[in-house]
Amino acid sequence: GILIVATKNKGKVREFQHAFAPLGLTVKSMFDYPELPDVVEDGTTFAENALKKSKAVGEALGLPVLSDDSGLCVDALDGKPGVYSARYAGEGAQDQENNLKLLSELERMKQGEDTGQPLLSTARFVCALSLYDPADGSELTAEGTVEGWITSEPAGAGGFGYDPLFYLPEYEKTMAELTLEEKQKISHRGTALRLLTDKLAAKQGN
Ligand code: ITT
Ligand code: NA
Repeated sequence: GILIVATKNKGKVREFQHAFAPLGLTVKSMFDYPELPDVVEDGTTFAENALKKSKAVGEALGLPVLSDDSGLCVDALDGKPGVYSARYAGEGAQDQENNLKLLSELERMKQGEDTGQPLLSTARFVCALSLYDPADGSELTAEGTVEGWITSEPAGAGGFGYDPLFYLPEYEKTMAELTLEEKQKISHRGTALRLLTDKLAAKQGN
């Protein structure tokens, strides 16, 4: 079977393909439906934006659609960039530009003081998943988080987005230094996916 995911983020597509392949599902993304308009993500929460995406695409295609709204919440920045994570350095910003913006904001906070310490602030990734079914207008949701630190010393070539800056003390590695498999086990997205799969199984069991 196929599973449609309302995303244009190649890093997310790779992680969903990896998660659903063992279930015999092929992932289709918005790259397979170029005719669909972009969804305006003007919600104030990850969950709100996730529903906007799954519902708009689900209604347009007349098929169940999964969506993911996610981001990075940095404690020293009062939870920013949060729902603005994808466009922190401006509309259409590249991952690298967002990462530089994050480090410069955190450096600015420290006002030139040099602690000689690469770990700048505690932070967490958040992922809200929404599975919308236009047949009955129902939605299944799940949320996952993972705690870590923002490091001034980027490392790793795996993952995407802020992963090279997200340090996990218990692994002594950044998220970008983990394999896809390792990331899935601990990530906000992996956790949310396992919750959603459980909820779906429970619903189908009824
Ligand atoms: P879609 O809306 O098309 O799915 P997007 O990239 O715009 O793609 P979001 O609006 O959910 O997605 O923004 C999420 C941003 O948060 C994303 O661009 C990354 O910068 C960051 N992010 C989310 N999950 C991440 C992860 O697993 N690792 C690193 N950064 C992540
Ligand atoms: Na987005």
